[in-house]
Amino acid sequence: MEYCAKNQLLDKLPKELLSYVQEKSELCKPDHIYVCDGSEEENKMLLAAMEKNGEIRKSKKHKNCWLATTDPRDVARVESRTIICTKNQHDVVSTPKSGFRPIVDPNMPNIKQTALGNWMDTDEMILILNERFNGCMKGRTMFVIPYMMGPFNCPYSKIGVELTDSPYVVCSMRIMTRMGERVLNELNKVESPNFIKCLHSVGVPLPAQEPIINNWPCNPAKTIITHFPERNEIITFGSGYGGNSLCGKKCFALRIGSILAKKEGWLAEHMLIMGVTNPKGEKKYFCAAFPSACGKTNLAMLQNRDIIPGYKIECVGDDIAWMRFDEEGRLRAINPEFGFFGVAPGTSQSTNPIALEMIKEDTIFTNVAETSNGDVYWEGLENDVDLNNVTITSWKNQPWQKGSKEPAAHPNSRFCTYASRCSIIDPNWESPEGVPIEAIIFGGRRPTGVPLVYEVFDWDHGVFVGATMRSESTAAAEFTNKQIMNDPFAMRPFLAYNFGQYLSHWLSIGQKPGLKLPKMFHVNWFLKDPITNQFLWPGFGENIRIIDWIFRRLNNENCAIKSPIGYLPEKGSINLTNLKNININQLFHIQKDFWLKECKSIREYFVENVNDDLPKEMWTQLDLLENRIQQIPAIEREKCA
Ligand code: OXD
Ligand code: MN
Repeated sequence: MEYCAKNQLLDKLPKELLSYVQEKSELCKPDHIYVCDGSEEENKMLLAAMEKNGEIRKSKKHKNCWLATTDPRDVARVESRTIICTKNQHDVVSTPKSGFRPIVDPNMPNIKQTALGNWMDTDEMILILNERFNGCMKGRTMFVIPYMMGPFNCPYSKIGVELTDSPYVVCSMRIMTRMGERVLNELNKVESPNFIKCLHSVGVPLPAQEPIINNWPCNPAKTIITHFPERNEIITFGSGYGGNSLCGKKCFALRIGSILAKKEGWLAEHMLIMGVTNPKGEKKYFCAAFPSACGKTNLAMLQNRDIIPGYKIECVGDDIAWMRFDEEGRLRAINPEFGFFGVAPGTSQSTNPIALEMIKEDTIFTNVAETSNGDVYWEGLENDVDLNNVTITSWKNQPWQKGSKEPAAHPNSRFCTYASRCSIIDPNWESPEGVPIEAIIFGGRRPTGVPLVYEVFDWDHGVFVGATMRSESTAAAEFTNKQIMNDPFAMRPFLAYNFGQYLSHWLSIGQKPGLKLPKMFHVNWFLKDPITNQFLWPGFGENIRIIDWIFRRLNNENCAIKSPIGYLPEKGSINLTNLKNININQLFHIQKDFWLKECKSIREYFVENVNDDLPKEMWTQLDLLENRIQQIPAIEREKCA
């Protein structure tokens, strides 16, 4: 047998799971079926087998670290081929005013593509998938991965089972989720267990018809990532890239998760969770929604380095938060994941020393470059690696020199490692009741116009600020040029039900009596000087200065002034000790023309994409914002009470 020496866990599958495995194995026709127990021994066996096949290489320097290089056509999430399938289109997407986007694949003529997600009819999609999956695992092993999103013993955790023909997926799921026999035991505790069914194939039966590039099997022409909320099912084909293939992460914890959350009265969000302790020893938890590759991991692991002595950050999670109000009305969050699947480029001693330390062991790297002394390398490490004394091999396996046109590592190259390896993991990160959230921060990459930080007026205004988030595109998905894209709540790629209903859910969840609502903020670390094109704010560790201001606002400190867009820091209220050459006026300037244009494009965006489905509160918020902006010359900055 190619990957498996034993298979006794098959006998332990509850009958619902066994029949799912039987049904899908009849369709996919794998040579073997192997139920993963999640053990160290099994992990070693799979890593060794992949090394033998050339699917991964062992790091020459770091203990239990591995490098994978993908087919260059399979490097990121493919949003245009990510689809939610239901009976009714309107449950998933509104009809855009100017019509649906052009279809990407002529074999799917009835797909409805929009700026806020793609929809297709369930039955039609099943036919397409059956054709793709028929015999797709020939010559391969079907691995059965029982996994849990959220800590064991947490009443809000949820179980999925992924069937996959990729051992890379098995080893990565072992890092990113709690998986294996323990989860089977959980399933066996109840009469008819609930689990999300997930099916994944790289889409290359053996013997392969075409050469397998970089020993990374994938089928880009047929890649498709589908979700069936009405059947609790995820089916993904053709891509091995984590965001498309590790079903627990985006597919389950965000897309299916947000639908379960709507039904059950909670929130599944694309947010980091961090613990912040101030110099007085008071601790509060924040969460923050930034679009993919906009620095969630760096913020979640921020190092204060005595910029403001006494502050301490601890990390609960860097990507996803499942949140609900507890009986005392406090919003509580759990991180459903077990590891970090972080963007490598930009991670360095100066931006995120904690992450650099964390990935020195037990890590799978994908599409990074390598130094001649066996280390990993990517853009951003120029000052940490002695480039005069080592040579670099790029992710494309080419010799690479500083100044080369192409980057050494793919801009969306990743590290995948256990959360427990993080030296500042929060002591409560696995607490079954979750951590109490006092601040929700929204943010994006906005080179102009949007100030460094502001606080929203109230819950509805906060929902509006989340709904109108915009950010420059990044390499996390297939977009190639830098464009400012709407990314509401940083959820655009992960929305799985009608966005108007998503906003109504957020509005209504904050309206119950007796809640201790978190305060909401918007940050923008990415403002640039229009003349020099240099960043106006140093970011990274220096962001503790903004965290400090937010913390003080949570304690109701009188350090904000009212502006047309929200509360801004009062002059002198951001601690800038020892920080030179900061143009604070530029960082907080609210320019009338910019904001009028912003209102106009928000209105166009709403009309085009959500129109009749947009909750009336959002139109009201937009009108209010526009009116306040219109009055800019007249507005005296009042001191906030
Ligand atoms: C991610 C993403 O990988 O958002 O977290 O793309
Ligand atoms: Mn993400």
